[in-house]
Amino acid sequence: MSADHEHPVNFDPTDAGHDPHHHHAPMGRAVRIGIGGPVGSGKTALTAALCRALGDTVNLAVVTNDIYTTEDADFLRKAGVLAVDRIEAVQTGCCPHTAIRDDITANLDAVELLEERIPGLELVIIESGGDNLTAVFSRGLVDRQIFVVDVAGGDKVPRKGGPGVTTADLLVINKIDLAPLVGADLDVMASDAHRMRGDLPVISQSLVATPNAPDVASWVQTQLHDCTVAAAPASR
Ligand SMILES: Nc1nc2c(ncn2[C@@H]2O[C@H](COP(=O)(O)OP(=O)(O)OP(=O)(O)O)[C@@H](O)[C@H]2O)c(=O)[nH]1
Ligand SMILES: [Mg+2]
Repeated sequence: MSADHEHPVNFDPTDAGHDPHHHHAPMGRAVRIGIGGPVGSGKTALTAALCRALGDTVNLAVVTNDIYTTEDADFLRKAGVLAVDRIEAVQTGCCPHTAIRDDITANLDAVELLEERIPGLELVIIESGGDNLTAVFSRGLVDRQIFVVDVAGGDKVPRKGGPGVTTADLLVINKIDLAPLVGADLDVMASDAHRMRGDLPVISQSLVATPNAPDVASWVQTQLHDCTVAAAPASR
């Protein structure tokens, strides 16, 4: 884990004109990135991948949402990708989208708990329970959201749209290693996704082929930088 809490994300000591004090998360808090998507699309696997990819350089923590269990949090704890005190589980007890969109109190409490526990926290990844194509996060809860669909759901999924596919800040088409097995056409999925999303980005990946999700990790780094710069004072 980064011990360098003095210098948040993307601090480059070789950058002579750089002022680290300009790099604070919005209102001094950690940047929050939500990961949503249908059941089993690979949200927890992506969360684990991001912890492996970024955990050494970014001071990060995770909140999971499950309906009745703490299965996703338990998986992450067992996977050893993050210290256990950096993982908080919210049991939603209802449709997962309610806890990330309509009544976000339990998630906000979990985020605040982590911020109090971990000094200099830079990033909180919030994994929604698996839901449907309409499960999007409240902008009151997250700064950016990633929507994960998978190839096994069929190449029609991006074309079907829904707010997750069309409005998420990043769409991830996961499990591309399975495309030949399920007869999914990756070119169709990518072009449908781009057509539905305009200029918003799309990343196709396989966590089997690239277990540390390098493309998504690099997108997250860029968002951390943009969020902290946007929150910094305009001039000094
Ligand atoms: N073949 C393949 N399997 C994957 C990939 N990514 C994830 N999986 C597997 O897909 C299954 C579901 O992944 P999870 O990460 O648990 O999915 P999830 O979206 O968190 O599921 P819920 O939280 O239950 O909605 C697991 O067995 C993963 O190992 C991938 O890129 N390729
Ligand atoms: Mg999960």
